[in-house]
Amino acid sequence: MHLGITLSQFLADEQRRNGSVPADLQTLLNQVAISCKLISNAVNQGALAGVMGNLESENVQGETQKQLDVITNEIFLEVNEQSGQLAGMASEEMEDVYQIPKHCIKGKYLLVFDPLDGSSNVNVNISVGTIFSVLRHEGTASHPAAADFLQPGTRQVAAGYALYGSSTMLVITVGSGVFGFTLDRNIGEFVLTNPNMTIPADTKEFAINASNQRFWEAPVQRYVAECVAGKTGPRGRDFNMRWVASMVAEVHRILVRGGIFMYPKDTKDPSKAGKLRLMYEANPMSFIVEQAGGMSSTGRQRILDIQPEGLHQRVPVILGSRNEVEVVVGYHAE
Ligand code: P6P
Repeated sequence: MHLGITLSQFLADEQRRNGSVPADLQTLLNQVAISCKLISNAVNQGALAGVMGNLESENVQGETQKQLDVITNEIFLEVNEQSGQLAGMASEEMEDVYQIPKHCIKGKYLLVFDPLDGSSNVNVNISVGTIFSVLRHEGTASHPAAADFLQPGTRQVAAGYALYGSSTMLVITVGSGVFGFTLDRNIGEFVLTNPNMTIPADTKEFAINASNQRFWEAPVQRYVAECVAGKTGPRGRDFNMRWVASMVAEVHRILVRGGIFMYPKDTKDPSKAGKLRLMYEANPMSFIVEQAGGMSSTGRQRILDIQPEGLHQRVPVILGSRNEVEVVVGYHAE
């Protein structure tokens, strides 16, 4: 019987190969994988578990919380605080830093995550996911403050997402490429199925929420209009469009077959620099995209270079196939 390479085997091999995954980081990532398996079970139960409803509460983003938002956040906290590798955590679902409880052994990493990204899709059975980012706790305080998390995306030591779709997948990078694992429920292990994921430099598929068209800035208006004009326009070729309203699903599609994903700055709410959050959406996904040979920009700046100013800071996101992202960045520069 052929047993594929499990996540824990892969991480140990990667450490032997290039020293990119020290034992403490391996322990943390294996624990994160356990939390994603538990979230997969909770999500895949669907309505049977009676957890598909909305709560009265709102999260820090001012968005109505779903029962599953809270349940998955608690799973992530309870499982990963036991890893013995964390100095603190931060989540889309919590205003402030989560301090590791006294009864848990602490470690040197910071874990930032969105426990259930795209959760508005969960009631209509469209793929949702978990996004996570790992930073080093550089500070000396035993209880890290928000400021300890505010490191540019280039300082991430690992990033990944779980995609709860037709199959449950875990896609990670530790800075030496991007690797995809599929959950084999017969053995309860993530098994390597997509080694060295690489984004094609060219694409004919763009992803944007077109209902915001009237709010976009001119460079994005121009880029999308040219895609829609297809063969009859300056690009001289037809494009296709996708919008799942679940960033994890969009990024995964782009990793597999290319594409460009845009949630640009718009004038819909001038107080917001974009919709997506830097620390637990844009940064981890940008690390993954760049490690897969793609590009990730606000349109004006490389996302991984941004010096964060707040745990829940929003940024414009334009990422995916390098040659198309460069077209959009070029239009911003004109
Ligand atoms: P809209 C999900 O809420 C999310 O944060 C991303 O996963 C997704 O790409 C985007 O927002 C969808 O936004 O405005 O289309 O609902």
